Parts: sequence; C-alpha cells; structure tokens
Amino acid sequence: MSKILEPEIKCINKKLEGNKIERIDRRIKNLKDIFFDKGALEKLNPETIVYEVESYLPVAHNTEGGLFYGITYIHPGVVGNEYFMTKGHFHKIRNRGEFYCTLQGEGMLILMDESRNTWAEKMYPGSIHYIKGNTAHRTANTGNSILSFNAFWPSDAGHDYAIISENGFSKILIKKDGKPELVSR
Ligand code: M6P
Ligand code: ZN
Repeated sequence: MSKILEPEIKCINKKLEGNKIERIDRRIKNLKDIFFDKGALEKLNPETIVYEVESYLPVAHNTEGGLFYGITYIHPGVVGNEYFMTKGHFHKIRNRGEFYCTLQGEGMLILMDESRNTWAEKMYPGSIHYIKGNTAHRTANTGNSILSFNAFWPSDAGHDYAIISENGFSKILIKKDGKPELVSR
C-alpha cells in the first residue's frame, strides 16, 4: 500500500509551521558593520530586532543537488537615513543563483556584481526576483510594515559575508524626502 504523508512544514498566514524550522533573528548589535551611519547606530537600542529568518533545510549544508527554503521578515525602520536591511552576501559557491518572491510589504532587492556594480529591484507582494550567480544580494524594507519574502536557494550555495562586511555594497539605499534612493557611498 502506498503511503500518503503530511508535509513536514506548512506556510500558514505567511508564517512557517513545523518541527524542522530553524529560526534566527538579527539585531542592531549584530549588524554594526552593515549600516553606514555609525553615530545613528550607537543611539539605537542594541536589542532592537531588524529582521528574522525562518528556514527549512531538508538536507545537510553543502549538499550538492538539494534545495533550501526560507522566509525573511524585515521590520520597518531606519538607521540614520538608511532603511533596515539584511546583512547581504555572495554565495560561497559563486555561481549559485536564488529566487526571492515577495509575500507582504514593500522594499528593495539590492544587487551587486563582482565588479561592484550595484542596482536594485522593487519588491512588493507578488514580485518574483531571480538572483543570478556571482551576484551579492541584500533586501531593505522601505515601507511602514513588515517586508517578508520567500527564498529558494541551492543547498551547496553557502553564505560568504566577508566582502560585504568589510567593504559593503558600492551603493546604499537611503530615505530621501520620504522615498528610497540608491546613492554612492
Ligand atoms: C534569505 C536567503 C537566506 C538569507 C536570508 C537573510 O532568506 O537569502 O539565505 O540568510 O535571506 O539574508 P542574510 O543572510 O544576508 O542576512
Ligand atoms: Zn543567497
């Protein structure tokens, strides 16, 4: 007799449910390298949550041929005039790609190639973003509510944070006259 199984995880009301979900949060105190305005950063409560990530990793890290899935929730806010955003990373195996699909809120996907050319794509509910290999990616919340999005990436991609934490992206996303603007640093 063939078995009919329940799925291991579910997405209910845009939140993941299930036993095998990993949850992390990133707070102001974890993001000191990331934001440009260090003076503004010092004035914020170090425990303030900037974003949370729920991930479902059905195979071991670095497994070739598998896939990982996650939802990122970025809270609304700014550090100085820079929007709350993720750390951002290249993949350790540089040529690995990724998909982002926006669930709620509004934001910007900031992309940078290995020659440090930086550009951005608008994120809003239903927007789907293909992040090609060799491209660093970071997301920023430009709205007044949570920005959340689905992400799907290869299980052997890995995260390389070093370049971004040392040199950042070549452009930052700031709030100017109430609107997002991508400007050189
Ligand atoms: C998405 C995926 C994850 C990533 C997360 C947060 O969910 O790209 O792999 O970890 O965003 O981004 P970061 O790791 O840059 O903080
Ligand atoms: Zn990635």
